[in-house]
Amino acid sequence: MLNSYSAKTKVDPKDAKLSMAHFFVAFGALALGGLMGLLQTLVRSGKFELPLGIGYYQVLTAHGVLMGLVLTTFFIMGFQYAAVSRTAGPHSNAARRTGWIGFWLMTAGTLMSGTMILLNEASVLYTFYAPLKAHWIFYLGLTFVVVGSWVDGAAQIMTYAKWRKNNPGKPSPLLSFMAVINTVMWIVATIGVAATVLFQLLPWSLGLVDRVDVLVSRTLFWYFGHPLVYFWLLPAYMCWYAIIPKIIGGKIFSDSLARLSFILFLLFSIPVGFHHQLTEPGIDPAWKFLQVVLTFMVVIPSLMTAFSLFATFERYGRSKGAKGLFGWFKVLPWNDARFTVPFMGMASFIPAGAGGIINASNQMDQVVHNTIWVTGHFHLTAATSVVLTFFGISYWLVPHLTGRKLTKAMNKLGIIQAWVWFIGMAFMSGAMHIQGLLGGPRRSSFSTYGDSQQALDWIPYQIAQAVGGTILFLGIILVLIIFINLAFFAPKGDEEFPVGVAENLEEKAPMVFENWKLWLGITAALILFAYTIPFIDIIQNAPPGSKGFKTW
Ligand code: HEM
Ligand SMILES: [Cu+2]
Repeated sequence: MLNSYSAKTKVDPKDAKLSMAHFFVAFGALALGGLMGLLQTLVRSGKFELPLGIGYYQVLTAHGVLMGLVLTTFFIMGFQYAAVSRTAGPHSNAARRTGWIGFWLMTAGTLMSGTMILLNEASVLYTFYAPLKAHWIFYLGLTFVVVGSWVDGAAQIMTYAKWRKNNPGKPSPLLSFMAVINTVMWIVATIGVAATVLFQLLPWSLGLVDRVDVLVSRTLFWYFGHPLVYFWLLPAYMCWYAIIPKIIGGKIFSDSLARLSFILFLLFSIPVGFHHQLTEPGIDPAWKFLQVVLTFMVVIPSLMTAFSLFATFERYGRSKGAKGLFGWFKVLPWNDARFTVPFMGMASFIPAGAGGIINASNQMDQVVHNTIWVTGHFHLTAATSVVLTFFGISYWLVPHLTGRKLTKAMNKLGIIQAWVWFIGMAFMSGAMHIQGLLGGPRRSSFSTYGDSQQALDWIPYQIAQAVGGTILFLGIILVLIIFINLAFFAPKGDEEFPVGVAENLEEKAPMVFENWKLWLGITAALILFAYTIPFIDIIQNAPPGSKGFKTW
């Protein structure tokens, strides 16, 4: 009895190994990327110059790739792989082998692209827009990362499919369902980036073709680039919806509502890439308008999420006897890093989401487009909401996987870490937002633009960003200390992998949620509706294409 219980509540040790392999790469990327971030803020403040002929855009490319692509993808794949193993049962040997192949493909690709960035052959920033032209090995490395992530994701899908086969007519475990939705969204989205890399950028960088169609490439990139941010966010939602309720001792507000909101994210994350191209010529404004309307549809699942999370908190608080409108707030377990750290991520999502509504609105976007406001925005969404939630997850997941305990000291350090991050980000992101409103550009090394007054007015905000960046770098050191402690040094023991239970156990999620033909069909229909005509238009009216440029 005891054995079968522990088999069900612990991630299989063989699966734990693969998850941990992902986390080592992710936290390695965080260490290097954090150093780059610090250097960027120092350079932009005008008080520091990079030594040894290292270029600003080389550092910025490394930071964007390491933080935006490597840290996130590896952490997410490691977390989802463990979550499926925990809730749908250990992966089969075949699935595990598939997972390892995916992991090594992604790692090899990361090393290839990373080497080219270090050799200054690929300072094209993490969005690698044509006509900036990198070494072909950089693009081949990216291909390996994307294909590797498909193989890695296939392992999760195999185990989910096995569970469904063994449990006909039953809704799958919530966390497995959510992981599979995110993986499926990722696969559909990465088809766009794979297409531009394989058919445009690789042949062009190899010299097989001379010119590249810039608008086609950017459109394929943003077909992927927007769902990319939801790929980062949904694992955080998995924690907020399905794990936090267990940590605080409450219940999931509604299992069906959680599933429905994930399905809505799948439907509305992809056919909206034009909202990143609002200022781009060559796309009919009517189609931009349509995609902006579809963009605002994600408000629905976002508010559903906010509603259910706060319902969980309030109902838990009231069950503890809390009175008054906000009495429940006080009884939440604020001394538990597993709750407090992701909660700070959640709280940051309120201003972060408001900023996103501004960015997606055509008229307001004209003011902030390509200013450092945008950088301020995604350091609140990705680099605070998502990343703090990932830190909070790792505080119990890493010891769970390594057979150790989250000690009181590390728990406390985790909460301190989150505050350091929060304060550093308030400085850095706050100053970025204001400087952006004053017209300060993003992706720009230090310049006073011939001592123009407007550019000189930006300097105090650049200095505030350097102060924030320094505090954030301290936060990086703290989280690395905790990670290494939990991976290698914390006392042996059993740390729980918390999985929430729904409030109403009678409520069985409708089986229509698992009807993949239906949801993939609607996803495909929405994508074809939003993209077919404008894409034909872009190709038919294409200019001659551009030769490559190496501006660094
Ligand atoms: C120590 C913490 C960090 C610092 C000091 C920092 C600083 C910066 C700065 C100053 C820039 C903008 C530079 C420019 O536009 O010229 C930047 C860009 C960026 N950061 Fe961070 N950052 C940090 C953490 C993170 C994290 C955790 C993530 C992601 C999860 C992240 C993702 C990005 C991305 C994607 C860019 C855009 C790069 C580009 O525009 O090409 N950063 N960061
Ligand atoms: Cu977007």
